[in-house]
Amino acid sequence: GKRAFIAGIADDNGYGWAIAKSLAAAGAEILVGTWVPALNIFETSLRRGKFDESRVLPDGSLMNITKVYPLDAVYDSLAEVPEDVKANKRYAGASNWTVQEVAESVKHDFGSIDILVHSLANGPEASFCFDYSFLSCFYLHRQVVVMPKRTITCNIAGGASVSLSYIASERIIPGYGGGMSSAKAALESDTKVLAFEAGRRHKIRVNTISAGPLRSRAAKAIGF
Ligand code: ZID
Repeated sequence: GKRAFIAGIADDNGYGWAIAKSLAAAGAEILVGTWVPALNIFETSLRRGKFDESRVLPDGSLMNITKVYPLDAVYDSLAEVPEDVKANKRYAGASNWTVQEVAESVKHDFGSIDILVHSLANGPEASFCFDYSFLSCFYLHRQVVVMPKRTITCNIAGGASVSLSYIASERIIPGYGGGMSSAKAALESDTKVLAFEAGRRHKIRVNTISAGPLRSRAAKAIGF
């Protein structure tokens, strides 16, 4: 079976969860990256069975998540994390949650992955609107897939990655501004470059899907 890492699951309402279920139904092993401040509640809810109903797969079995990694995709490596974030009590209890460290942990634990899913969006906790999803996508690829001048920390040669975009990258969608439409434009541009680089070098497919509306936490937070 294939092994998938899905970055961006903190509840059972978003795209990441739905994609994880589809991959699990197709026989994949599921690894998850969860935003550090949301980690405790997500793991507790999982353990207490709060998601059991939505874990049901078409064959009646429950989706199994092999491991949940704390992740803050804003930071590529520990050196970039400001002191106040390190000291923040929502972060202090967890460790190894920068993109580079997570990639190393996954490599240490499992060797390699076949599928990378980037399903990150600003949470309602974020105080300003700039969507860094393209940046974190770039970080993820640089660490997890391969970029020039970097060691491959987690080999997915022959595998595939996918992220979630939105048509507001090309057309004006009232309300989808504040850096979000431009972030999706950058994400789509980066996807092409990454597809070229990773495809040529390592036969990795890099795609982004233009998503339809889904009442996830992130969508509610921006009023969609
Ligand atoms: P979600 O809140 O379920 O997932 C986002 C996850 O990212 C959450 O678990 C957060 O905790 C996590 N996260 C945030 N910051 C960080 C961080 N720094 N490090 C690690 N994790 C972090 O929301 P979702 O499922 O909607 O979002 C997944 C992807 O789908 C995002 O890239 C969205 O931009 C994209 N997407 C969603 C929708 C939608 O409707 N939900 C649309 C298009 C794209 C869309 O907005 N008509 C109107 C609107 C839309 C489509 C059609």
